Amino acid sequence: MAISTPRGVGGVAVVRLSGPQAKELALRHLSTDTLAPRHSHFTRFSDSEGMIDEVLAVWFPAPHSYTGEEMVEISCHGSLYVQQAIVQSLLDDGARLAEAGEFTLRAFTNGKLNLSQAEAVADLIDAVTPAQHRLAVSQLRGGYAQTLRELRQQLLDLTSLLELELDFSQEDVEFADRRQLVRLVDTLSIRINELRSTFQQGNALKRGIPVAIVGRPNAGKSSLLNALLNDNRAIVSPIPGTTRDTIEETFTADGVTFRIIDTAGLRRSDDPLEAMGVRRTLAAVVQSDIILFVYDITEPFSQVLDDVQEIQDAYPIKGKHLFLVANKADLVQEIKPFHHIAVSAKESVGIDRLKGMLVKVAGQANTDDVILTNARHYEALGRVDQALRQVALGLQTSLPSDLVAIDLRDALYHLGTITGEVANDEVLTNIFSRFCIGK
Ligand SMILES: Nc1nc2c(ncn2[C@@H]2O[C@H](COP(=O)(O)OP(=O)(O)OP(=O)(O)O)[C@@H](O)[C@H]2O)c(=O)[nH]1
Ligand SMILES: [Mg+2]
Repeated sequence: MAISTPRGVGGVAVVRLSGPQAKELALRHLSTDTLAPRHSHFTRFSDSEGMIDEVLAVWFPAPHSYTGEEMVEISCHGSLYVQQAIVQSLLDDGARLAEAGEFTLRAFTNGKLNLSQAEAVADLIDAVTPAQHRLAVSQLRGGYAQTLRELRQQLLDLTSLLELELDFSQEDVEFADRRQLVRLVDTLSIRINELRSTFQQGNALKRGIPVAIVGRPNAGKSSLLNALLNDNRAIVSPIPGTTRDTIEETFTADGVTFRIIDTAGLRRSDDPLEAMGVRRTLAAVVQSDIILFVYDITEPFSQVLDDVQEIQDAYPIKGKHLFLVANKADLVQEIKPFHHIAVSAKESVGIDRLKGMLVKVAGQANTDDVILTNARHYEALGRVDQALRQVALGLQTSLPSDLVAIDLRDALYHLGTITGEVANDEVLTNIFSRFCIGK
């Protein structure tokens, strides 16, 4: 049993009961004698002292409930007193408080959800932006689980081919053409690596697309960060070298979340502290998909071009989007056409246009495909791939079939950890502790 609505006072609160005695326990307190399956009953909830509240009670007979068990949901008024009084009277009757994620864990144990779907429920609850929501819904619907099932089937086919060979090994027959098996393994490896390569994209959508701000000291990098966040997050000052460490924040534009990183910028120095800042700048650039190079519009443009050249030589930015942002546009009378993106970070001019450009670039990522967003799955697929490599090696070096089969089963095992066909307690605890109580 648990209160499934957020902690605190609200219009209504929902108390959930799950388990074989759920209905009987609820009926002891309700002023109705029967509950019809999946019907909402307007009734009263009482304890030995008298009525606590008027409630709506719904009985979900097993297995047609969220957890797959007998369940009753009681919606009461959201007063803290009422919530606590209902919970207390059920506790007195022998109900127990649910652990975090226990309802979803039971749904998984009872086969209502597979593990990747249960994780999607947690993601769905956490989703703030449309992109996060879309990813979670797609995982919950199981488009991704379908891909995994196909992979699993192919691995199983491979195993049976190999085991066929094993059965007849005394007779020295090779049933499965080993070259064909190697080809199959290769195809599988490619598919797995395709899936793994979507992880960075998926992660970006989930955590925000990383954008690094670089540029000379005093160009206005921190001011631009503040303007994008519409908040005085970073210290701004006329002293060059104000920002020493990287500063990371997120903002959302048009439903897309960006993770913006202000950096110490580009400067070479013997000062060990500054050198550290520069290394962090490099790390920020490496992990970012989009680089905003900020320059002072009053600087000679040839100088800007030299700096850009230098960045292209010194930083691994191939394949990334590089935006040249002319800042301090308020200081000039006329903006020359080669300043494609002119802003005034200080006066917050041109910021919306810049955001629009960021959204446009981010929109090029296709979110309809199956995308990997979960670090645990990413790692498990890595292990599947490793095992497959062993299989391929074994096949090529004429390793006996039974030994190759061991590696294949290893691959199957790791694939199974994603959807939960095989799961150990540690993994389960880890996953379900992400949930809050009442889910
Ligand atoms: N006129 C004008 N001044 C600006 C603008 N943006 C920033 N400044 C000024 O430029 C100076 C440096 O700004 P910062 O945002 O600290 O620059 P930075 O690139 O982060 O500098 P470092 O952290 O030292 O590398 C400050 O005095 C700001 O007020 C702008 O759009 N217009
Ligand atoms: Mg700064």
